[in-house]
Amino acid sequence: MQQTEAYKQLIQKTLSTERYHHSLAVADEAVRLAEKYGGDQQKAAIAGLLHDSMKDTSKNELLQKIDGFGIILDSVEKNTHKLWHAIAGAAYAKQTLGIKDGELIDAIRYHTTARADMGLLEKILYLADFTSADRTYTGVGELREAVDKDIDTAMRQALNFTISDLLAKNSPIHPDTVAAYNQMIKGRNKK
Ligand code: DGI
Ligand code: FE
Ligand code: FE
Repeated sequence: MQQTEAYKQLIQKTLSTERYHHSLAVADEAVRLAEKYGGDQQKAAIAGLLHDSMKDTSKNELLQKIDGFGIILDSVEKNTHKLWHAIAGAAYAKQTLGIKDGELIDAIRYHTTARADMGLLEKILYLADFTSADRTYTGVGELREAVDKDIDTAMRQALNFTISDLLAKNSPIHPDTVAAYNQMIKGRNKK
């Protein structure tokens, strides 16, 4: 728990007040989901606290950090700056904070796009980001109901929501997001 306190203080220094409170709310929701679905609550808390650690970093600085971490962006990533905070945030957690737990790093890395074959902690963080107490978007109630019933049904709904939203805005959709969605649909057809 000492570790979570230290991470709390760290993000309080680097994030806006609003983003800091979002991160606390995501951590709380991730812990709740970990408890419900048998995940590691300590890792869920840390994932929630650190997932947006780079969200208030400027575009230029993010690109510099990504380059400094030795990461090469693919063509969709290059053109989609909303994805950069997850990429840089995961590298920061691993390389700067020295977090060695691969599940924790992956949860941060894929919290925006999702991907195929997500582990429990990845799903928990992805959904906690959608259903945390600070979220007020239309449809959040439906997703909160889904997340309390079945984690994979909730993943399918969240991905459906994300892709619909991106299509409506003519935004690029990362292949990882499409892969996550396709896998969830396949899962449903099998049942
Ligand atoms: O950082 P948060 O705002 O808490 O949440 P997030 O990391 O899930 O970011 C949400 C934004 O990212 C939202 O505007 C949708 C966008 N996004 C998620 N997946 C993709 C994406 N944008 C593009 N262009 N492509 C994606 O695959
Ligand atoms: Fe984020
Ligand atoms: Fe977030």
